Amino acid sequence: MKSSWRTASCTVVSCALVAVCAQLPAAEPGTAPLAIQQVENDAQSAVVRAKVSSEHRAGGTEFRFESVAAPANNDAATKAEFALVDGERDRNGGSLAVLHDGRIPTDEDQPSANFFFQAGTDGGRLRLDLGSVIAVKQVNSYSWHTNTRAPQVYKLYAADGTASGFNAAPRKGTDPESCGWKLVASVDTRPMQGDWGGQHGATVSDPDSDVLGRFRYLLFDISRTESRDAFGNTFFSEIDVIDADGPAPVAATSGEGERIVKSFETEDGKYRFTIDATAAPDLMEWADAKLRPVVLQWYPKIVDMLPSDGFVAATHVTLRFQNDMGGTPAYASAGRISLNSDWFRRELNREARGCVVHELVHVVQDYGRAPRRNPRATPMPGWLVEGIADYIRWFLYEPESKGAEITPRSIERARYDASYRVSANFLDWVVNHHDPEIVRKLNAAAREGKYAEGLWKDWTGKPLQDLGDLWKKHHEARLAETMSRP
Ligand SMILES: [Ca+2]
Ligand SMILES: [Zn+2]
Repeated sequence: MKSSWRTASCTVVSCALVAVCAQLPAAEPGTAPLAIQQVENDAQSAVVRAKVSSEHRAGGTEFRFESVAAPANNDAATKAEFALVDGERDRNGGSLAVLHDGRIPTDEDQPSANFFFQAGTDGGRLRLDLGSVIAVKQVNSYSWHTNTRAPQVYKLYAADGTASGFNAAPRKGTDPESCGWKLVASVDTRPMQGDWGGQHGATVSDPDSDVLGRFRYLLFDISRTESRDAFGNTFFSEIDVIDADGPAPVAATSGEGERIVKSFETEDGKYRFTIDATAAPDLMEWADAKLRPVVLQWYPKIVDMLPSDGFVAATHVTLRFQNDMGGTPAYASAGRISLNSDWFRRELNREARGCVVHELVHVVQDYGRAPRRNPRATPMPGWLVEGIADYIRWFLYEPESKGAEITPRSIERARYDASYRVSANFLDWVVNHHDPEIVRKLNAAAREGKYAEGLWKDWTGKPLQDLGDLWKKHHEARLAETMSRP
């Protein structure tokens, strides 16, 4: 049986004169946080009075505390931009997105649901950009682990971004107070005695006012909790910023919880799509308004462009935002497309839609079926798989963006099989100069496992390498002509 749920430490812990905070002793197990004092910044600026309340529950499951509000899924951090200013993310954990996805881990050791710095390093700095100055009521942070990675040790700085010489990304070694930030609080939830493991929550607020301050930026200067081994970096589960003028908090969901999905279908009812924004609720609005029309129009188009005998494309496609994709923007497998939430947030008005069109092509290509049906299937070279997806994206979906042009800078390394947009450009050239049906034919051959290099010669009269050489010469001549124009 599990030992009963207990509160290991539940007190208002720290809040000190700035000078004292800045000299908090290097984190060592057992050191106690300081007593309550007021935080006063330099006499010129407004006084920031902050109180830090923190709690620790060894057997907690849903971050339910007495003095710290439960994590929310609609607070101001949900839509804030999180950036790593210094330090290295541990890739065994989730990306920064897990800190504000309104979801909390279901288990005490669930790396993918937490953000933590690289093992062996001493923390780092995170910045939140709230998008505009808001009246911040509270800043809440939550963490969960079995032992020394559970407590939180960080300094919280805030800024409205208007100070002259404001540095939005001060790295370690730069005192944020020297470049437009104010130290708001020092948080240290390490229990004075007993086990460190369990759920920790901390709240920074003003003891006398509903507003902690009017801020646009928050900087978390995070330290490891101990340095006796490599595993002193906290498993941060969620960071909430409560807007004094914001909506009433809605509790974050635990684990799978309720899924945030929207389904829609083409007018003829032939194709159905589901967008799953459970991992990134803030992206649903964009997906519904901006992505949905593109998907509805382009998926059927792509299916029509890439027919082959007896082939039926997936009739239900799921597009799902994920927070565990590292640096990969998106990938497709069968009828599922995975979208990297962090990448999409950055690219909403740039590459996001085009990237989905590219992935929709992969769903329609479905070349993985060939080896299952044809024991002697030949593989389609990767550069062509990606080249076709990028050809449809850059030359048919968004030709006006001219994203796959060969430029004086890219011509040097331009090879027909360089994949992605370079190969897309090659395909476009073959379409225009040799065989307007080449993409459809290549696709049909690949889908049946019958791709062979000899097909190029059968269809265009020229071997692939010759086509590649001619294509490159075409661009060299074109660029030479543009350069020589007055
Ligand atoms: Ca939240
Ligand atoms: Zn691709």
